[in-house]
Amino acid sequence: KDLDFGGRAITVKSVGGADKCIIDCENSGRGFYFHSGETSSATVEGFTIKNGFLSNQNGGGIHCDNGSSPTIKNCIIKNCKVEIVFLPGYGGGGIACTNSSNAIIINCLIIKNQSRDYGGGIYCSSSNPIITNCTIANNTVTDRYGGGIYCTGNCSPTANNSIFWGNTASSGNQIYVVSGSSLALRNCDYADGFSDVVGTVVASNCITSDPQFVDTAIDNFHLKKGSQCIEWGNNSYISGVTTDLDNRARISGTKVDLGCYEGGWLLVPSAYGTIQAAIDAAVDGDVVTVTDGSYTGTGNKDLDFKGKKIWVRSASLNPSACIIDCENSGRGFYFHTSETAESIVEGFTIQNGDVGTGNGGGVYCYNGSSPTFNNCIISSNKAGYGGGVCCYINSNPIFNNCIISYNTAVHYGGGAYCRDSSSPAFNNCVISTNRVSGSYHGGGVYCENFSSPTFNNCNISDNSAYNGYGGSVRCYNKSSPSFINCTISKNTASYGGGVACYYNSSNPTFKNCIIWGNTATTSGHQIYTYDAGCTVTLSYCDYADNSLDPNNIAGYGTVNADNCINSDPQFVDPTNKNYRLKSTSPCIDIGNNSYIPSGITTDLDGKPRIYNGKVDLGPYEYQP
Ligand SMILES: [Ca+2]
Ligand SMILES: [Ca+2]
Repeated sequence: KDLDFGGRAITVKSVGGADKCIIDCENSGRGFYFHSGETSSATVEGFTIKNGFLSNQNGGGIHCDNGSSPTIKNCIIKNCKVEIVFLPGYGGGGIACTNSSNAIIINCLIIKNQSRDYGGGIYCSSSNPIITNCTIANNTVTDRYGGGIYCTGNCSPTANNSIFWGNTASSGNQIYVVSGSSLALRNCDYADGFSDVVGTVVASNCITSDPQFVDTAIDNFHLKKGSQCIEWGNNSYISGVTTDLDNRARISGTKVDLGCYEGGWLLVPSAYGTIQAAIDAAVDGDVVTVTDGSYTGTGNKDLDFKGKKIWVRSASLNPSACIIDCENSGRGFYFHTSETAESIVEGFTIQNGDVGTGNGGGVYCYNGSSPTFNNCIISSNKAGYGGGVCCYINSNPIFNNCIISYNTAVHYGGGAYCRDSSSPAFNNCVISTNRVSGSYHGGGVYCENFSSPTFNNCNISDNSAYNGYGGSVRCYNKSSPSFINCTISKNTASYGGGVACYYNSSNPTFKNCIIWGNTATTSGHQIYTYDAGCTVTLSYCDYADNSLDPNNIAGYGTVNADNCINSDPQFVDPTNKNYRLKSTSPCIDIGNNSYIPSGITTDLDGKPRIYNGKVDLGPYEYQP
């Protein structure tokens, strides 16, 4: 807190955005104090600043003073306060701009801040900030003026594409402009009642209707579907701004929406009875948000995005709290309309799907459909091919932080089946305890016909192809998956308890991986290569080799290893599926940092991917 740029033209930015990176001032001090003439090149981006508190000063969350004009972007400023013990004259519960400080404030949510005298949300004194796509709501001035914004000192600030709503004061609930100053409102939504606006406001293309926030009690200031704020903005005010406060596309539809969030929220079940009904009513950029609970029956399974670029999410984003239960008939999601990564499913459990001998018991991506799944549990589903997930014909979905477990395939791919140039990405996923029945293949994952998925920071363990090939993974016909920082352990098969490669140049690569403790009842406990065309490459790995058991590596292909070790990785408790490393593990600090893909910053536990300077092998970084 009390962070001071000291005049530097630098960007201070969070990795994960304002929802995940919080500066809590604990009711003493503020987030940022700019007072050294900073320019717009000094940028604060992606923080929540809360519980700021100051007495007899301006700016409870941020203060820009003395000709300091930073850029404040994609921030949440809430529950900050300035208190006056003696004389009046201070303001800006959220942000204060004083003495020629012309801050640029973009995509910010400024809510529930408080000042005794002036400007519950924003205080402008002899300063002309430009406020664009901000939501300034439910701020309070207890004694005096300007609950949303207060302008004084012959200033003329501008607000574009912004919302002033639900603020309170003794006069000028939303806006109070002192004589000599003026506030320009361009494409804004503001309450314009007698007690809402005082002073000179120059409004153009503005509306004055309830923005329909989703739920202000829990600080959810997204817009409900139907809000007039949607598609009301002017795109020219946000040139160069590509994302909103949720880090989603800033412009969906044809125009930017007002406030800090893009898209209308469709609430299930309060406004739409089923998840599919909400999807059907949504347009690109919208958000279907599903109240936590268990959903069954028609309209809550076999869900079809129909090509829409929408975000279907649980209210809590906690997959254990929001369950799509297919009740052993049908599947969770069927993507077949060329969806892209902008079609997103987040925070659900998808369970008890059953499609008989068909494809994809939990999720089926077909014919060039490549959506994104974040933080989902795909569990206890059944199919012929791909008990949990099937990706078929040029379908490359992305799975981030997902658990794919306890799924069953009658034929191929207990956890996932990737066929015909389908190469999904699995980042920070657990693919565990899946199986294929009978004499079939790929207990965890089956890759067939030019399908080369990527696995980063994944635990692929305890899967079974009991009488077939590839307990964790089988690669067939020019399928060459990439594994980085994965653990493959305690899988079982007849051939290739861990990995089986079969037919025609299937060449998987393993970097920073652990392949240990897998079992084959016939041949190749860890790795089995069926023919001479297959090459397995291991770099910076720990794997059980034939010096430990002559049946660990078997078959007719080639296994190349560089910079590998062959020692017990010392998992914490593999019996109970805990594959984290003991403090004495030889896998600690021996990985190659350069293999970590860009964008991967955390391990499978959500902790920093690199600790102590060097990455460990496997998905879990040892951190005492
Ligand atoms: Ca829009
Ligand atoms: Ca390390």
